[in-house]
Amino acid sequence: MQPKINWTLDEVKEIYNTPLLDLIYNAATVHRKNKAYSEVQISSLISIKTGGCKEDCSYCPQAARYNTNVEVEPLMTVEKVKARAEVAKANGASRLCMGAAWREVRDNKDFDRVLEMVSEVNEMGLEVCCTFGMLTYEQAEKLKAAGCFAYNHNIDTSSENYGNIITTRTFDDRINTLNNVRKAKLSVCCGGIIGLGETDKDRINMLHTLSTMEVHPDSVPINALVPIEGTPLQNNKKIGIDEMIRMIATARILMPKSVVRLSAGRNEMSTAEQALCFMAGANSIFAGEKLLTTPNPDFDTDMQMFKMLGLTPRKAFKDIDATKETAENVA
Ligand code: SAM
Ligand code: DTB
Ligand code: SF4
Repeated sequence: MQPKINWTLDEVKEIYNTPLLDLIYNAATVHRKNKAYSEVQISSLISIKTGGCKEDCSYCPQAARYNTNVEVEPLMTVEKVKARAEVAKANGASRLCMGAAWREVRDNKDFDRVLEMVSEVNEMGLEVCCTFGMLTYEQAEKLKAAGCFAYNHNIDTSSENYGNIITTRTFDDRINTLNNVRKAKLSVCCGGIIGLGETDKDRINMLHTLSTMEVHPDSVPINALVPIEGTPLQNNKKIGIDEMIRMIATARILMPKSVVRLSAGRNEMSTAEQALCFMAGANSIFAGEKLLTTPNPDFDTDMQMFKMLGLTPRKAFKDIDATKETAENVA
């Protein structure tokens, strides 16, 4: 059955404002209807082209206009990406997400090289996810044909708050790219960030936008702002763990079938804090010692946490294999 997509703002608000322990309990109850509730998808990130981006996203270490410590690096070679993908796979990752500090994809030699990377990593049996900024339908189709599985493009915040964070492209530009991605039958990965200075109303509106999309995003990353020196948000206050849990739990209830990813911000969280996020319905993480440019817990630390909490890494292409098996059983 297709999950509910006609949530009203009042319904979202009511869930979001539930007392925290009740909210965790309710989200955990929804999550436990998924028989694989203790499986966590491990996605590893590689920044294939770093820094020098012309956008003005005010949280981003890679925007050229801010004076951050990030060194600009040109597009990686296919060989280097393959080597990094091998390491991620050996450490239990089922998905490799390649990120590029681009405003949008251009049809040039760099894109041809990226298509080659996608194809090689897909051949290794990893789900390939890409996040390269804006995309046309034709480009989305090319990525799909090369073996790309998912595309990450976040709405980041509410449409009302969007202009306070980014001015060089609009909220509608984002929705347009997401439509191109969905039309090309790529898995949609779309979420946002908290800690940008937004209000609870903005968070509720963002969750409302995500959960009333024509089809829910297949994965929903919830990022806590990693404040970066040199960016306009460098002095933003660290978010409380209760705020992260509230976002995850509400997302879990609103989008029961989506993968909810506990994304940026884990480096500052204890195991106990992360355990509450998993309890509240998070079933994916970014693993490996770096996100794109900032530190993240290393694989060994995460594996110890998985062992302690009784979590297991999810296999690549699991849902697709499950569909195939069911079809074969029926035949
Ligand atoms: N350039 C592409 C784009 O903007 O879509 C892809 C890479 S961009 C870094 C991907 C996402 O990372 C952003 O949409 C944002 O949600 C998240 N992000 C970037 N910097 C962050 C930070 N300092 N803290 C938390 N999340 C961040
Ligand atoms: C997402 O939602 N979070 C990831 C991924 N998608 C591309 C990126 C987080 C970046 C955090 C800052 C950095 O490491 O540069
Ligand atoms: Fe950073 Fe992406 Fe914005 Fe560029 S478009 S500044 S890489 S978030």
